[in-house]
Amino acid sequence: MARIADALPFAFDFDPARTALIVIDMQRDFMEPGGFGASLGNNVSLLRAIIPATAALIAGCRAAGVPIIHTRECHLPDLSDCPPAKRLRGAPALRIGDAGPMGRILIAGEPGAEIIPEVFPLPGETVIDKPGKGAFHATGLSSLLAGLGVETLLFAGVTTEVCVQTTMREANDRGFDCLLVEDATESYFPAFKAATLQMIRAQGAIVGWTAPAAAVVEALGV
Ligand code: C5J
Repeated sequence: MARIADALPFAFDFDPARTALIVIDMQRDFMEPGGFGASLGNNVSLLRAIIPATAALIAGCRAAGVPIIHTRECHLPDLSDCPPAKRLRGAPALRIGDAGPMGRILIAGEPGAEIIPEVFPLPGETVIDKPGKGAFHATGLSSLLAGLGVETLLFAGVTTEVCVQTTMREANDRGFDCLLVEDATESYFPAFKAATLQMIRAQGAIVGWTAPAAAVVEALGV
């Protein structure tokens, strides 16, 4: 067993052999100009601050043999998996499926949908394309985790209060112990990130725990 004594709201005990890291949507479409995040009017440069901690977390998990599952929010080229309610909401500069500087916005196979080079998956690591905000919706994630015998999930990625929090809540309801890595997740809205961390660990870890990447890597003993 491993322990992160300083995790919040209290110490987090986990078995690394029954743990996986889920890295949510570290894609060019969210992290670079000209993609989905920018089309919604966000300052995407804010997200880049987490790249070093996320890369260190991934390296630590690789060294410890903790499986890493990367996700990408994207849709089929014919948009058959994109509900009109998602595509037509609001007044973005470019909608899902429109042509932008990194290819069609949020479409599988386009350059913008790819994971940024700094945290790119190694050959053999699982990459899950997901049409929703939560990674359990309309994907094989549940059966993948069951096959791996995973009981505990570590979370990193973007954005904290949208796809990361949605997936963490889905996982919590499915019986996983969940920990969000504080400096390996980011939002376009710093106040939303802070509020999400508080919501997760409030009421006796009602959704889960939080801790910095260095504490996770130290607990893994690598
Ligand atoms: C959003 C995500 N923010 N990956 N997606 O639309 O959080």
